[in-house]
Amino acid sequence: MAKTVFVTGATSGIGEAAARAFAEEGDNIIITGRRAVRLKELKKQLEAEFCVEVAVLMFDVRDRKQCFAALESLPEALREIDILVNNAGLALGLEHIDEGDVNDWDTMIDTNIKGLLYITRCVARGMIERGCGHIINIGSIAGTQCYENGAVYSATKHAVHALSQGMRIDFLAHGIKVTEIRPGMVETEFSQVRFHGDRSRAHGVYNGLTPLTGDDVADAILWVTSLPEHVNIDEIVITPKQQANAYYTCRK
Ligand code: NDP
Ligand code: 8X3
Repeated sequence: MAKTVFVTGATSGIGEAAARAFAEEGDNIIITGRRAVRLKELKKQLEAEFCVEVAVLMFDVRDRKQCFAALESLPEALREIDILVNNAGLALGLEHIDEGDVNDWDTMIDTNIKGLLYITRCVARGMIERGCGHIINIGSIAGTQCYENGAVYSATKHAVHALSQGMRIDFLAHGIKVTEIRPGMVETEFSQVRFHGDRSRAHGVYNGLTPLTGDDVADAILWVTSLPEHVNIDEIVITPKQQANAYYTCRK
């Protein structure tokens, strides 16, 4: 039976790939993000290609009122959300703490932690009423390993790691599954965003190795949702073959 899947940050990268992967399975999708043109285009593509229902919610996850209003505006047919993919997030900057931009810190903290919490609170309530559901949080290898110049981003992903464990416990009695997926390097718009649009610096991050793609992570997302009802995958760490962890890569 077709499920209803809510994907935050579906305008590019992992979120877009996840939305596409679920649509290919015949599921109905709610796609979200701030870039209206991309959301409309993706809706058009997915509906035409896979004959599924796609709803667009354009909002900023940092804005609590926008989050709650967006959820309220969902059409009746898509209100029963089976799967939530908490994917929207970003890194901004790469500096030591004494040199970091405080606006970048606010944006990362508000998006990666508070935004994820607002959406989860809204969506989980319906899941609790129905006694089922699956929440997938996109963390990062930086969620357990902090690297130089990445302290604040890493702290936000450590928070996602803690929140995933907390959700697993809080939702245990409600029949809701919780999975945290912690990718290593994935070539998306992530590094372009981190370096404020500097494409060549962004591209350099992946020099000499084959990074993951959004589709690779989407495959993992799809897999955890395909298992029997009694099985919960708590965590997945997924890295390129040439990346052992946050500190070691083998570049050719
Ligand atoms: P992209 O930059 O390609 O995608 C990020 C998505 O998040 C976009 O759709 C963007 O939409 C959305 N987003 C960002 N800020 C907001 C906001 N304030 N409100 C609503 N949506 C927002 O990067 P990735 O696909 O790589 O990133 C997805 C997730 O994966 C992030 O949480 C990231 O931390 C995590 N991750 C990425 C890794 C990588 O190497 N790429 C590795 C490990 C984890 P829009 O701009 O339209 O609002
Ligand atoms: C993204 C992975 O190591 O580039 O979360 O910060 S890393």
